[in-house]
Amino acid sequence: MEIISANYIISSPTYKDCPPPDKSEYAFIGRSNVGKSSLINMLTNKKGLAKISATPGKTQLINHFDIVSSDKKKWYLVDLPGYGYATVSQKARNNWGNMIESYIRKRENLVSLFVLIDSRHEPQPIDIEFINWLGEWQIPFSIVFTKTDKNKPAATIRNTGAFLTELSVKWEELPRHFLTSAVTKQGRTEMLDYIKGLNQSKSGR
Ligand SMILES: Nc1nc2c(ncn2[C@@H]2O[C@H](COP(=O)(O)OP(=O)(O)O)[C@@H](O)[C@H]2O)c(=O)[nH]1
Ligand SMILES: [Mg+2]
Repeated sequence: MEIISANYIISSPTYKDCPPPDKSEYAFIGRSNVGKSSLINMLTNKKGLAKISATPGKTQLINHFDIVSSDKKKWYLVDLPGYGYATVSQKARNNWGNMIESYIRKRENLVSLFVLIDSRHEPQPIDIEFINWLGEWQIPFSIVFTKTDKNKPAATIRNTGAFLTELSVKWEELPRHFLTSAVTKQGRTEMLDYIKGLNQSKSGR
């Protein structure tokens, strides 16, 4: 599957302000700076589509992009605000939590979340906790390990393996996962094919 067109539509402060839930939707989430915007640009082959932020943690909005793919399907990609940025206040963190929880649990056309994890690091509690919440809420998701070009292959294997092992403490079945790089485009075909499959099988929850 290829992307025919990708366009920015709107940034919304809450799920209630989002565009009509009339197409399948895929949302990207993860820590600030993990590479969400870069991944969206890589998947869509459009460099300036999602803004690659020099000051992480600033955008607290739900960003919608309109996608048309070569299988003649129309769908939404969503760039969600990142979590775990150290210098934001407790109040801002609570706001983020409420906003994201509402979006994730109430957005009726959300087919799947992609949770981005930086492949350069050992498992981080904040990521594991977030994923465990998704389990609690029964949200379909997969894991995208980012920035593999920054590692030696052995480090990618070690870090991603450790992360999945850590998840298996609570999860009987491990989620689908992808190894990606916005620089080498590793994982692009796999992710687009995965979305294609989901587009065929459902149009919402
Ligand atoms: N080498 C490399 N750098 C990346 C990759 N993805 C993102 N980055 C860099 O990491 C920083 C944060 O990326 P961004 O997409 O803005 O992350 P976001 O905050 O999650 O949206 C930027 O400086 C990017 O250029 C990648 O796959 N490889
Ligand atoms: Mg971003």
